[in-house]
Amino acid sequence: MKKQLLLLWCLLCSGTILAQNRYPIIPQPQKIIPQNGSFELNKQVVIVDKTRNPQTLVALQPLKDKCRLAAGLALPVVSKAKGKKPIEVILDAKVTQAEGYKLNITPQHIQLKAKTPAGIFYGVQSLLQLLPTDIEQKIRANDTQWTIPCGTIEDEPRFGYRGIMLDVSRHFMPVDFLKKYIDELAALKINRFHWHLTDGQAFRFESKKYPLLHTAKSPQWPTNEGFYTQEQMRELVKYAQDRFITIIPEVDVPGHSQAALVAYPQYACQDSTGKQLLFQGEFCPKPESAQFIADILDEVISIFPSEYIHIGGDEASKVAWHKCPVCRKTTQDLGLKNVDELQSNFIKTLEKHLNSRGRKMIGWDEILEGGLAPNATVMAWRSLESGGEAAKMKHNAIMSPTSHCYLDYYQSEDPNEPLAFAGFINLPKIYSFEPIPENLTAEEAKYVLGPQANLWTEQVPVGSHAEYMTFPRGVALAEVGWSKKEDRNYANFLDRLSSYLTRMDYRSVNYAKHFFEIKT
Ligand code: TNX
Repeated sequence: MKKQLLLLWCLLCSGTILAQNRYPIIPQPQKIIPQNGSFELNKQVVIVDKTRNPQTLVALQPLKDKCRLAAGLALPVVSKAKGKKPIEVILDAKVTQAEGYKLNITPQHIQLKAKTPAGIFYGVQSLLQLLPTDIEQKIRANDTQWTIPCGTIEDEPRFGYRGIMLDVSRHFMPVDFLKKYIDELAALKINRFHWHLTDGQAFRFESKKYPLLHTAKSPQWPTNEGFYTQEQMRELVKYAQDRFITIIPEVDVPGHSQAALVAYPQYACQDSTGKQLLFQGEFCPKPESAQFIADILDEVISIFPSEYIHIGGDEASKVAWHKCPVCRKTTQDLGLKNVDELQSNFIKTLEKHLNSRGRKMIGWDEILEGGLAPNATVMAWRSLESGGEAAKMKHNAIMSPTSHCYLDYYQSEDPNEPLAFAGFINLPKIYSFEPIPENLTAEEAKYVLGPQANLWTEQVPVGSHAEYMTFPRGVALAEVGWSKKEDRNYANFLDRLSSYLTRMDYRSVNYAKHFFEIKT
């Protein structure tokens, strides 16, 4: 059986079974009009930049870098073609969407139009995927003909939010790995990297004001070392920005906070005798805790320009709150009905703080319980319906339900599959994800910002394993977020994926190779 699968794999790779798709772009563009012939990239080619925008050069950088490395071509950026073969780059307000682009490829020239530099960046990503896979080689591929098939592409994303979350608390991931990971997301036109910086196991954000946060050891996880300096985080923000990715930082409170409370136990609940009540490591929802967290959020804001800041809000065990006299008094004083409202009140205070700083709050779907904070965006994880509920209340929702979007779940039934957290989500399953719940009206559906896949790392000790869990399922998620629903076709996706995997091979990405065992 294994041998047959291997054979099938080899045949797929060599393109013997499937006719070669001349436009193997992932995510599938909205519209491709094929034409015969090709544009040859050679020493005659120059980039004519008509945009007068410094960000254009940033957007073009991947094309320039890869062409220099793999093809030995400099692609100089000039203002006029002067008889050379041009790749013309234009900013055009008529392109309808901020992230949209148009490519027109003829044997004589290429024209790339977009409304913004982000669109140019996405046009560049598509162009790179139209070049032979050798363009991803880190060394000169001397015998390759650098041709790009002629045609017209008009493209724009279905959703403005296309995210991947990585948990770096359960296992620390070094900055160099994060850069490589961000490169992979950018190539897939994913535009949000949700960085889960804190959890029970470790607080990875360097706080200048409360340095014990990132240095204190939790007795349960004494060896869980590592944090990011503020300088490193700023550097990563810039790195992501240059790839048109916004980093959304998460400081997970009031639950999942064991590490922070080991460092600053005064913000945990206490019983009437003064004994600490730390069930699963949750903050005591009292004003002093809110102030402490607000101070941390101010530091977070000073590093991350993202309009959205994620405050977690998931899975707080409220057992301690029932037993804590301060919680009981706060509940009474504020006329709250129960501990859900107590948490909701706490989250609302944090939202007010973020809003006063000009930022918006995201929380996991538990923030719906006890009353949703007035401007909150809900990240739906327990069910798609919870996101739908938020949308019906005219709140933004990001859809990352455990049914389809959990990259820490098993992806194959191979008995040798490394230990995963739980569950089972294979490639066709994530590919079939539809982020808009059926029961929403068109008006309500507008509140669905887009999909996100989450990689929790309890069972993911190192970066190469994170790659294994993320790809190719993250490739499928990218297409869910970008391509039109009616254009999604799993067999066609697999066809384009075979070329994409070769590209990831050249980029030394340790993606999982099980997907070919899966029937549609
Ligand atoms: C639930 S999803 C969690 C995480 C775990 C994950 C494992 C969410 C908001 N909370 O703390 O790591 O399940 O799949």
